Amino acid sequence: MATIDDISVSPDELRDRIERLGAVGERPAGGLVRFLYDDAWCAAADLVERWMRQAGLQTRRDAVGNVFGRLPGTTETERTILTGSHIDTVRGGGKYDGALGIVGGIAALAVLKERMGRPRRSLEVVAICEEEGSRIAGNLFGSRGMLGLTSAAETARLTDPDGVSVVDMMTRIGLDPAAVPDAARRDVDHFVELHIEQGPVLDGTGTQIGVVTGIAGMRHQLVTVCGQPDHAGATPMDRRRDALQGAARMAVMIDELARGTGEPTVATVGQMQAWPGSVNTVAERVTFSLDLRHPSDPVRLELLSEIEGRCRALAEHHGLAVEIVDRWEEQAAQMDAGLQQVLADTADDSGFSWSALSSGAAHDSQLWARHVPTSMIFVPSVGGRSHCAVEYTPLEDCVRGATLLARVLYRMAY
Ligand code: HGY
Ligand code: MN
Ligand code: MN
Repeated sequence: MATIDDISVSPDELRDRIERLGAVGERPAGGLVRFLYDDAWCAAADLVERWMRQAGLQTRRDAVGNVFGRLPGTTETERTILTGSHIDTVRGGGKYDGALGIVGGIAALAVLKERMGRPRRSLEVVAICEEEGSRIAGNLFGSRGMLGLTSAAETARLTDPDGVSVVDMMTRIGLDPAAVPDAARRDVDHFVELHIEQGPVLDGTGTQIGVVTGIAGMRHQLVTVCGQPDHAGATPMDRRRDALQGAARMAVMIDELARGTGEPTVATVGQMQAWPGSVNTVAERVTFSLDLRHPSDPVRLELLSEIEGRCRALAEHHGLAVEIVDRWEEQAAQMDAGLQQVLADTADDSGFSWSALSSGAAHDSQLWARHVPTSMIFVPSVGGRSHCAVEYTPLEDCVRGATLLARVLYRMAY
């Protein structure tokens, strides 16, 4: 009789696919840029669809460009267990974030099909079109599409920073923007995502697998500070209303507040732009981003109002105006307790060391968890580095994660 020991993902193919997908969108200066519906995104979607086909899976693309590979079940053919992750990257991102969940998911379904035959319940792997919010302020566009949470109105409203609308992006690559609601599906029973940890815990403790318990909530805001443009040489310091100095003080205040609050609060000012942007003009206007996260939504909301109050006080003190606009909000999520147990038991039975941990990074699973029982498998990130070109997970950890995924899917679907 077959056991989970018969299910192991091949290292050579996984290595080859991580490297090949990791070359799509690579920039000469290092790091990947694979943004929703751009040329690199199209090439990556074609590549993973080819791999799904080679694995003997039934392939399909939906209305928002999610790519699926299906291993149909023998009895429960109408319902499915879904695995996968996102194909887009941040600017200058690494080759494991999102990608590992796709290539690992294809490898898992391929080994199950080859060694165990057809499952009882249908299994599908998905390359999700968008998660990062790198090109549009519409994070999780692919998962929201599948969950029926996108609309033609949103598609008509969203543009990238160059003013290209999602409608034009979709039309350029042959997708019909009006058909976005058709991506919704009601047949998914479970979502299971393999991902790199992106933080230092597993690598620091020498643990092979993370069983994710929950994901921190986050809010993205744009803060605009307005002052007065003046001549850099002729305007005495005490006559200035310098928007850049005000924004810089706010950024320092935010960092100090997060440090003072202590772990697990994290706050990041990752973008700052000044107008008119001249060396010799006092800045009239500055816009900066805020990314604030905490596993407790009430604590996070309290911190947000504290930050807003302190920004307003700083602005007033320096004779500036400030406007704060919400850009994105994702509530904290809990992973399904039953599935966490399946992951933990399967890791034990496989002889893999594991620990339970909470994710500071956001994921597609965060949204899925509000709709269907969802779980995540983490593998270590060397040095805890991610969202940068040096992001790295050794091959043996990738193989272990994909093998655990395959064994978990076996237990769920056969
Ligand atoms: O921002 C995040 O945590 C995710 O990588 N999109
Ligand atoms: Mn990411
Ligand atoms: Mn990711």
